Amino acid sequence: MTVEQDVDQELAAFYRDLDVVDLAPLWTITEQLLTPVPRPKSIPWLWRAQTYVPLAERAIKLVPIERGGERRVLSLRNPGLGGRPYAAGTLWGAVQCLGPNESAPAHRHTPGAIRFVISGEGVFTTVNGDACDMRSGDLVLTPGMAWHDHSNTTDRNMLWFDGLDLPMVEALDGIFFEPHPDLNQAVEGEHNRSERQYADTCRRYTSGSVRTELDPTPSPLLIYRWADTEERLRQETGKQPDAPSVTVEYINPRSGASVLPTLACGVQRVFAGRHTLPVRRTGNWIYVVRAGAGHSVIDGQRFDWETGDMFVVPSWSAVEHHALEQADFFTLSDTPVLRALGINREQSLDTPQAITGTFSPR
Ligand code: 1HN
Repeated sequence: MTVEQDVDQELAAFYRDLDVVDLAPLWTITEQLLTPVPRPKSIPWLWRAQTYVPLAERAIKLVPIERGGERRVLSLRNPGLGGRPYAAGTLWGAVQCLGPNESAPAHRHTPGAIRFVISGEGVFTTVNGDACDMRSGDLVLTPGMAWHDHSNTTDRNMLWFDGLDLPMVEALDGIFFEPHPDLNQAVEGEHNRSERQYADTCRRYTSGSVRTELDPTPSPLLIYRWADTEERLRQETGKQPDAPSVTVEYINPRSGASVLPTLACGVQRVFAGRHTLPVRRTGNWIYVVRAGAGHSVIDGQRFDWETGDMFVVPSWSAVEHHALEQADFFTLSDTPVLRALGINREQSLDTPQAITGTFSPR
């Protein structure tokens, strides 16, 4: 046996000895751990309203809402995540539906949630006793550990988008869940209490910087109305009439921080016939197309969308939007966490991407 063969054998034995006692040599995995840029497991993906609406309607017919199951929710399951029910590594995204005169049981949990109403009205979400009436385009917050339940008091179905920081809280091994002692919590006083308490609509949005220190106190305002969002978008448009798009972020009126410690919500309006230049950002993003039609290019792949569609832009993917008709995106991201940790990054690119493929949904 040569000296080299001797050393090889000794090294192989060494790796086996490490393996059996659960020690891993970094020098063999450095490049897979320390990638030059983020390499999220989730992939750009899109869910069409045309596909999910009929399935949500079938769910309403076939599946009752009961204690234990808790919610009638279809999660956006990103095909890159090996079957985990998450839209992206850090974000839960879903469609929730309630049939006529149904209610979903009251409970609370450490993950925080937001709801954005895709269409319809007549559901109220009760958050710690405050019943928040939900209408098309409204944003409702159910912060971590707030009691919450949903009630549909009409004779029509209603659908909305649910976003949660569940995968983040799970990664931090911080999941706690508690059912409320009653099936539904009592509503205290008139509906929409937080809306009356924080009546100054100027303090609900920003188009500039957001407080970056992590604020563990969620927004005391629990509902943001589409009419106010629309008004703020109009004001921004007046300030930059030639821009391809305008963006506003919903903020906590008390602190100026994002709406939840872990989640940022915004609306981006892209004007008809215009397009944005590509941008890469850290953090994962879910887009809900509130209105309009067009396409986005994500890492060279073209995604055509229309009203009600939802798509995911994973961390550091280049994304640009092209509006055929004026488009409004509701967006959800984990940006507050990246900002608070000092690892948020953004890179603007100055030319549109070359299109290398077109997404065709299943
Ligand atoms: C939840 O509590 C709701 O309250 C919706 O409406 C979706 C997804 C995972 C875990 C809890 C809700 C959820 C959820």
